[in-house]
Amino acid sequence: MSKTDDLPETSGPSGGWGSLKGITRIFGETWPSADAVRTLKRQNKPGGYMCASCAFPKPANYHPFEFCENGAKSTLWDMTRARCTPEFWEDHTVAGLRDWSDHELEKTGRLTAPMRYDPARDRYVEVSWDDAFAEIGATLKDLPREQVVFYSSGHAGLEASYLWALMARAYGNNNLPQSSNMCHETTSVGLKKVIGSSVGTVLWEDLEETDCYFFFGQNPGTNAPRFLHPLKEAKDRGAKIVTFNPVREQGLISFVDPQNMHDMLTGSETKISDQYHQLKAGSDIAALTGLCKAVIEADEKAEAQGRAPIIDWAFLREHCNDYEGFLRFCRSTEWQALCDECGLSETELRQAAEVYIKAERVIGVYGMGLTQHAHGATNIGMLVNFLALRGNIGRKGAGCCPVRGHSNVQGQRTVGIAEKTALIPMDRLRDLFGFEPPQKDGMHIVDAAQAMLEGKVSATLSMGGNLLRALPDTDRIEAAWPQQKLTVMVSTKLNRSHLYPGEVAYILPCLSRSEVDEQETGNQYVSVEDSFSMIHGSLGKHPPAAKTLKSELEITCRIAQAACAPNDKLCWLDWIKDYSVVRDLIEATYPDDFRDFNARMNEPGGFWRGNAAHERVWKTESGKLEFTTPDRLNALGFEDAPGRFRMITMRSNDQFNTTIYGYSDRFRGIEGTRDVLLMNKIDIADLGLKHGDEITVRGDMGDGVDRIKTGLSLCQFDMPRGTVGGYYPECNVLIPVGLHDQLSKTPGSKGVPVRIEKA
Ligand SMILES: Nc1nc2c(c(=O)[nH]1)N[C@H]1C(S)=C(S)[C@@H](COP(=O)(O)OP(=O)(O)OC[C@H]3O[C@@H](n4cnc5c(=O)[nH]c(N)nc54)[C@H](O)[C@@H]3O)O[C@H]1N2
Ligand SMILES: Nc1nc2c(c(=O)[nH]1)N[C@H]1C(S)=C(S)[C@@H](COP(=O)(O)OP(=O)(O)OC[C@H]3O[C@@H](n4cnc5c(=O)[nH]c(N)nc54)[C@H](O)[C@@H]3O)O[C@H]1N2
Ligand SMILES: [Mo]
Repeated sequence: MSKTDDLPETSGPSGGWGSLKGITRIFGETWPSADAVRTLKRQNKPGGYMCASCAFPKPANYHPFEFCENGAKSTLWDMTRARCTPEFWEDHTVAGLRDWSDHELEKTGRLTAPMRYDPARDRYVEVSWDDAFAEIGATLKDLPREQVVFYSSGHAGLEASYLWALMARAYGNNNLPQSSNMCHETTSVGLKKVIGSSVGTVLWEDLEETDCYFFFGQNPGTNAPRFLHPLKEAKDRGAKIVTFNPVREQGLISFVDPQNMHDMLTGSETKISDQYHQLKAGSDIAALTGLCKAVIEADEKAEAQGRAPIIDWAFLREHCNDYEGFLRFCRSTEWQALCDECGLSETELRQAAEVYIKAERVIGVYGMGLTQHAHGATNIGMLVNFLALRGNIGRKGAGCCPVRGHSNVQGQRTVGIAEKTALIPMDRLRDLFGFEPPQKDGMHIVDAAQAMLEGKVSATLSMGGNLLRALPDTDRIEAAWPQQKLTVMVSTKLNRSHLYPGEVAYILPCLSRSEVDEQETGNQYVSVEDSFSMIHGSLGKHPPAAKTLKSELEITCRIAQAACAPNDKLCWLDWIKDYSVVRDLIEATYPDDFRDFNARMNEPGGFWRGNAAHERVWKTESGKLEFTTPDRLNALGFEDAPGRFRMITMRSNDQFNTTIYGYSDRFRGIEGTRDVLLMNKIDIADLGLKHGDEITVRGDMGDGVDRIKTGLSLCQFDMPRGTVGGYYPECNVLIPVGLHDQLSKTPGSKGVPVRIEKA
């Protein structure tokens, strides 16, 4: 839908010429520096640097251009020639900038100098790095330790992240919330509960050998486009793909490989999904129960007819706990109840199950569509049940494949960014650094947001990200945030979180990953861990956006030096000189994961950290794969009610989280605006409204808080009845902080109760 009243028309396949146009547009808009193309050629290759746009793995046998539309966009966006210098603030106040959109803020360009907020003039002014670190350190020393939050977004490399976590502990708390708390925390906690591993079990070889994918709530075309290449290869060799998603996403429908000249010129499309099931938002438990029920029924039939079993009974008996309860649950739940809940027919569910039964090796892929729900962990348990029924886990070509977001989000957790003390080898930290790490669990992101609303957070230090914008309940968070004594943001670009300064507030500009990070021992490698637990070295070669920038590692060490008690074993300033020493410390802390770290990190495709579940060793409480018997058929945190809709918050391919590159959601045919709410044609008619009407959306949680989003226009779209879609982060104002996964506290951004009124 553009600014006209036309209905949205999708753009054809993902990839193809549209993706090249998408890259060229950003190239034109950001006008990046001359050797941008050289930098892109080094992206995701051994000895090159690792793209910061997503966590999809980098293959050992790479293509000439091992990047996708969005990876290229993200790199070009960082290499823009625009600069947000101290002079920018001569013409702007913080209050004035609050009227700017996220896109306009980021388009001011790369931040160049450390800036301190001046309340008298309501703007940021340049300071020296030394003064910044001194004041931050002195302020932190006076604050109650448990009221200080050390947030990180999944960008920073393993070295800086390890030190960031060490700094929090040396300072005196475990308040280490991370962007994954809003994302795949459901995986970190929920998947760990059932298979004993907090990460996926699939490796690149498995993608090459599988003959079937089931997609639940992950959108590769937009969020991990490099995934489309192994998907195309799978289709070329006859593999099947079945998708469960309320929205028909182009990347899961068809793909033209932009790196294949023949396909580009002939326009030859690969059909991706053989079946596409548009279930209602939040109803995956019902759909998965239906799939399992069909498998169980097929097994019973096979037994009656004397054929080979469909269920892998040997796997269940040897490896699984409590599967009988689940089988009983499936048998006793009526088809009708399942179909009513998910909006799909028994025939559709049986057809999908048929594909599963015929396949030898199945990979279950999932993303935010499963994790961001009040019962997200149950969703994940259900997907694991489904895979386990035919032993599709811990064997070649099969497994469970959560697709992570930020490029190093998984790795940051591996090296100690976690609020839970039980996850951290505290004894090793004590031995290595001679201090007593705090024993009390720290704050998760939802704890931090709730404490913020209660005025119990005195300071937030952010390593990257745009936390205020990424959190639920935007209006309430914006009101509470400036009450803090100190806010410090290590950032590359200006964003909305900077516009709510605490009493003392700093923006500290840092290098981006593609840039040279010159220290005493030369240009420094950093490292990251991808979604398949492969660890890669990354070396930036692009000249820094400004000479004044510092690396994330240096900024961390300088803050730590100023804020933490002196300790001979915490050699913060020495570590800046040579990051390989920090890698040795990581290896000493996590010897099983990081053996020969410095020597191995540049192996093509990275080195594998290992995963017991991949070998069918289950590090769970029972020592077996735990089956989940659900006590409900949907993952929502509220009941359906007349006039109440389930809202999902969506990403377009023209954004990276809160970074909005532009207003072209070309895969969904929505151009020129993000202020829309997508809704089914019949639902629109039932409300007595029409496409293009201006509407007001109200939160309908019934928790006494008034949440309201005005200025949206209604967009007729192919959505299931009762499910509506609005964009993230614009619609975050409608999400209650208290609506989150019961087990992991991941916000329920894909199942938000709302009402719609004509404006
Ligand atoms: N271009 C781009 N790339 C990105 C990002 C970005 O913003 N832009 N963000 C990065 C980050 S941090 C992350 S975590 C990943 C996110 O990547 P994804 O996990 O793909 O996240 P989303 O696009 O939020 O949601 C995925 C899909 O879930 C579907 N969905 C919604 N509700 C339900 C449901 O109840 N059930 C089912 N089955 N499906 C549902 C949506 O329609 C959508 O297609 O991408 C990363 N990569
Ligand atoms: N409603 C709703 N809310 C959501 C989601 C959703 O699907 N729906 N998704 C959630 C998810 S999955 C996530 S991961 C979070 C994302 O939350 P965050 O990770 O906090 O947000 P980002 O938008 O990724 O952060 C963008 C900012 O990071 C900074 N930045 C970019 N590159 C670098 C770098 O290299 N170094 C440093 N130091 N800074 C850098 C820039 O200043 C930029 O403005 O949002 C969550 N919020
Ligand atoms: Mo994410």
